[in-house]
Amino acid sequence: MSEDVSLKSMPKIKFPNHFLWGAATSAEQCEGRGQTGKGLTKWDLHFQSDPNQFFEKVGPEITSDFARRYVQDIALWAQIGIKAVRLSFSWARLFPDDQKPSQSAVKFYHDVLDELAEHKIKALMTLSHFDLPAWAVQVGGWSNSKVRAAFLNYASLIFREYDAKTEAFATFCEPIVETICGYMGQKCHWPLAENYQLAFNVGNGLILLHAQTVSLFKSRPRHAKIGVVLNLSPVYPRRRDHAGDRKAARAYETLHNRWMLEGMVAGKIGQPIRKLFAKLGARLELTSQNLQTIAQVKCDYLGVNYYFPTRVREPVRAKSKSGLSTLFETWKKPSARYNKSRGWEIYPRGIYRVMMRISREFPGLPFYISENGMGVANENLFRDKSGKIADFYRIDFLKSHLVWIQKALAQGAPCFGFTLWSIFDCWSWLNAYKNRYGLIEIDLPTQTRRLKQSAFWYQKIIKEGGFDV
Ligand code: BGP
Repeated sequence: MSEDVSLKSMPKIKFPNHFLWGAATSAEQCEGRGQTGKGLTKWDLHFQSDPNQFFEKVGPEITSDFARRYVQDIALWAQIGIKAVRLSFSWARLFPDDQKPSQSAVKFYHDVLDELAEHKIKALMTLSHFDLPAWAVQVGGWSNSKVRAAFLNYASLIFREYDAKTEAFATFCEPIVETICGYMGQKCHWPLAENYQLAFNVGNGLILLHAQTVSLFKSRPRHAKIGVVLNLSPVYPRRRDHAGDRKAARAYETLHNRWMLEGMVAGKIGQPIRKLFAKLGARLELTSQNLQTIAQVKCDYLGVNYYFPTRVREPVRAKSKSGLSTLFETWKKPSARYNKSRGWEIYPRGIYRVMMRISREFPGLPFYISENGMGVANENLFRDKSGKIADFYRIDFLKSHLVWIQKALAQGAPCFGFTLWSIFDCWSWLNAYKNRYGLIEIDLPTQTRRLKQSAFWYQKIIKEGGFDV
């Protein structure tokens, strides 16, 4: 029986009563500079140095202007009925010059959290979502122990100020993305480097700092939970019976999934990732004391971001300029479905694979789907007669993933919620406002908000705790 047939024959999809329905965004992608005197981030640096790399030359200056419009925004979110929102703090806002905290910024996040509480929306707060302050990235980012010490100082302030108002903290969002995109030749995150030793140090620096931050948090009386948000993608070799493709798939899996999963959840830097970097000429520079700190990490929960599966094959050329491209090549399966705006494969079953994997590898570890969604260009083309964006493609996308989430739940996966990406249209790394992900449309010139069809659909699901397929 094909996947489609089995899904069609399913009855009403029901979720547990306590399931946390929510949505997400991040500081750099929605706040804008605001009025609290924010310091520069790596995105400001990037934009100042080459605005042409950003879609329609739109940088991070204003974005969705949440810093000034949060009261109305949160009221609108409450109207949809979300029970939780996943946001992030901005380090560059709370410490504009890295010396002392900005009191107006401290107050700003208190106000945001109070406003959420007023509407009974739980706050799931990330400490760092791709927005390292500019000064920190200029001295080697997460590989530099001074940056890590300053981050712990920033984390202490957050825990002291906001623990009582937060449901769950996440140390980082998608740490592997910052590492690979910034330091392994992908050239989409500043400093656009290709330096494997630095990449290994940055990734391991993040793992160490995550462990230190979790332990700092747990050393004090606390209300919230703490964990991390990882992007996980099931990896498929192009040909299952081809040793070269399988080897390439293992290398991809080790680098993209296993490194951070093992490092941040299991507390180790395993042999496969050490060997992979050794092939790239990089060695482990952590001390045995660092490794002990990492080994002690204990997350209360895990956030899982899932957007697409990854298909991998043996590299066609064994030798190339980039060491990394000799280990694997990704490829696009011609018969698969794609989101043409973003180029990502649409494979709802992948979310189930990831959920079952986490349940198997980390039995009893609660997790939630912290991001999943669909970014579409030119949504203006989909307006209905009333002018509302009738984003049925997004509803279909979300529905098909929720069906597989429910299937994993029915098989015992300890998944406690879903915060779709994103609550409203927000700025994206390099793509700026090209692809819109929101349940709420933002008209940029006027900054007016309007609910899309998907917002009404989500409102109904939350109310009814499920939907018909
Ligand atoms: C995730 C990031 C988000 C968001 C999302 C969509 O990796 O955590 O910040 O941007 O991807 O991706 P994009 O904005 O690149 O289309």
